[in-house]
Amino acid sequence: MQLPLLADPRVPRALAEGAWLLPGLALDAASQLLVDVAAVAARAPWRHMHTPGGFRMSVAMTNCGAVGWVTDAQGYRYTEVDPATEQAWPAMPASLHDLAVRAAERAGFSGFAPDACLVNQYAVGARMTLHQDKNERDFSAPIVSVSLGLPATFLFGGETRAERPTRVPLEHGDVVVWGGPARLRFHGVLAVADGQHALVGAARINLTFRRAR
Ligand code: MD3
Ligand code: FE
Repeated sequence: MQLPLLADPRVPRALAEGAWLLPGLALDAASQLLVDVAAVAARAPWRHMHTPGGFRMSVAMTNCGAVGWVTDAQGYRYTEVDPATEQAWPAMPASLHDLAVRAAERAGFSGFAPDACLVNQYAVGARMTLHQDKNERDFSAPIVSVSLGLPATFLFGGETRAERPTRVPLEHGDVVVWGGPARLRFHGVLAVADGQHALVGAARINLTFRRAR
């Protein structure tokens, strides 16, 4: 007897040329990733940064790796030192690094060597407006993103701000690799809806791995 054809949750799905959704790839590692993120945040505390225009971001952020992404009145950039602690950013934990490298490999980007992981924490209602990631030196490297905790609706735009974004639901454990022609597409995240996640509570955490330098 034939089973009904259900969507296999672990089959890679191309979102666009160069953009691959790897559903559930982070599920097995999730509890270790969260322990390691907590250790990073113990040394480089969550903070709400300000845009160069003076707006407070609703997303709380920290970083690990050789460099970390920051924004303040001086602009958007990567730094070797956490301005909040005046110490180096915590090293990138192996659990994070290894998952990012494995995901990039699956999407066809062998040899990905992330030197930065920006960690975004979305409380209920937090969002990220449409933007491009272009503070990195070499756009030939992809960005790998890992979603943990509450689900969110990701906005995947075009090469100009004017193009209407498509909506991509992202769940706990999903990994997306953004490379090639997708690397400079506009993107954002709708306000996170209220809920409770068994491991994360009332929040979404997103890890974005970059080759910044
Ligand atoms: C598509 N973070 O930190 S990750 C960011 O869910 C950021 O926290 C979002 O955008 C989040 O900059 C989205 C997915 C992502 C990251 C980089 C991209 C998608 C991308 C670069 C190009 C195209
Ligand atoms: Fe981004």
